[in-house]
Amino acid sequence: MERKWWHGRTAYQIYPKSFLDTNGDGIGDLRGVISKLDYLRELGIGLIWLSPVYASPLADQGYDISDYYRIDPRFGTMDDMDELIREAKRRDIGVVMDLVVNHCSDEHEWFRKACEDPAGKYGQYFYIRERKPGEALPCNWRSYFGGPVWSPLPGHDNLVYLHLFHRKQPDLNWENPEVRREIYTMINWWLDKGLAGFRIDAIINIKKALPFRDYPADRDDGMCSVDNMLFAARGVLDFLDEMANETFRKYDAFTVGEVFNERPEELPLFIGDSGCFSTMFDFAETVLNQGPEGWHAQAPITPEQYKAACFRSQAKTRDTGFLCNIIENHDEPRGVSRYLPAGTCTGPYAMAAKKLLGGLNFMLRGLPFLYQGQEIGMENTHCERIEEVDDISARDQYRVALAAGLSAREAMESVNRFSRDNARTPFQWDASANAGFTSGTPWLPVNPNYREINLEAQRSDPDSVWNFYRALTALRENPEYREAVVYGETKPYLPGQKNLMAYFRRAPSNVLLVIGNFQDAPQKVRLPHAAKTVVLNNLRECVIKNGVLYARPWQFVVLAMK
Ligand code: TEU
Ligand code: CA
Repeated sequence: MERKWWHGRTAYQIYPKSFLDTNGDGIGDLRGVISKLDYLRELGIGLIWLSPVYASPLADQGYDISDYYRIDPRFGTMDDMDELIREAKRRDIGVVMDLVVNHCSDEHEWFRKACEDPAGKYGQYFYIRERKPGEALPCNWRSYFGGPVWSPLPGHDNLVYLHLFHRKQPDLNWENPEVRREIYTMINWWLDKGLAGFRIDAIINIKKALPFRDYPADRDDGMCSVDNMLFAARGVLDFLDEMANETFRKYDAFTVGEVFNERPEELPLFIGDSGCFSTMFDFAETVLNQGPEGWHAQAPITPEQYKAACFRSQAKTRDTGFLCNIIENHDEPRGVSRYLPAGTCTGPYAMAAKKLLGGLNFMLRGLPFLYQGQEIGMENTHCERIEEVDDISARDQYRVALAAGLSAREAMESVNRFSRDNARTPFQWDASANAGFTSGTPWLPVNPNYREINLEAQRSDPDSVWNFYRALTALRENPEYREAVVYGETKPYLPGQKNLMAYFRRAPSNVLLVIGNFQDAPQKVRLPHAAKTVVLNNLRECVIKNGVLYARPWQFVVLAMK
């Protein structure tokens, strides 16, 4: 495998709207990000991905772009963006923007012109079909945010347009070479500014299985998941390879794809040495226990399931490339509230367990990608009523749960478990009003636990979650262990031992053994042979006697082996 400039870094996702507000309007902004670059460097971050800051009506929090060449005034100005790129580079931090090109906003000029003249040039930028009143829609797919993927084209009773996501997010017609050219021009315009690269949104969806047709319904609403279409579609890699040639490859840009459903044989084409992306996220853990019924039917994830999913991903990428390892992002619940058994975060082992989860994930082969707040162990938030929820996906899932016969209370329970708001509450900087996020009213309420969980409190505490993450990022840069931490082969150790997640990271120079006791009870772990040193430990002590590690509840250690 070819070595790349970004392999040894630690990446960090910023959700700008919730990071830091500097002008008191309750919305995080680019000046907030600029002011925290030193903080990110201190944390050991070498790459940041910004969720969208382009001009947008924010129907889906910026994933609905109305102008790809402008910064939304709520986030700042283009000068702020240029300054951010420049200042980050000075600190050896690459800036990655979100590339949202499966769809744009219905307020984008292209869509407005398509509505004015559906038969003209811009009508071809979207998927517009005829539908006479009373006729069936062109197909029965259910949009990701609920309801049919077809909505009436404004101003035209006999026409409908396709939107796999919200109706304010019309899908762009990638079959049209003119659309592709517009997108490539835009990408290069940004790369010319000195951007390190892109995180590429919902990219698998750009290839539609045509002609449109129905698939078997999977809920009482008579519709089916878009997954059916994704499974049937062929040829997405032709588009992606063309895009890479026209843009990324010319700049040696870093790209990370949001790829959910690749076929096994496609992996090298996505992230191999000559793949169309540098890397993609590992969603194997994220999608555990998901089904067509929706959130309300999703069972909690067990440590055994978590471990097995991680090991499958490690095995499949062994000779191919790097995945990005995550425990959460802006679309998912907080990792500590999801992968740790219920009650752990409020129990006596919360600190140790949070570090264990972070450590087990961070030490896997691949690019560790932290999400803002993860480094201080931020947790899910709680809403009493659906009116308090902002996330459009959660609001839809609430309706789905009610339609399936759940009570309002039960429906709220599933919303609280999975709402995307969980990860979107403001960053908890300190114990002052609004967690130091804003001097105004935050756009989304701060998690009330900010008085206990905040960065300022953790800085001064050597045993904090934050200082543990700092030790993890430092280990990745430690000349002695770097080779094993970054490139070492992953080999599961005692994979059959329940609630133990352990693996070797083997490099020619040295071998590390990562061990996590994924439970509330102690556990004995027989070591393969003697350890040289304890490189990292989430507790004060590490008891090894006669070749056995007496792991305390939730103990996590990294051992350098002889
Ligand atoms: O998410 C896209 C995406 O594919 C998932 O939300 C997916 O719909 C779901 O998990 C199916 O398993 C991206 C962004 O991350 C998200 O915030 C946006 O809302 C979405 O695209 C639309 O742009
Ligand atoms: Ca602001």
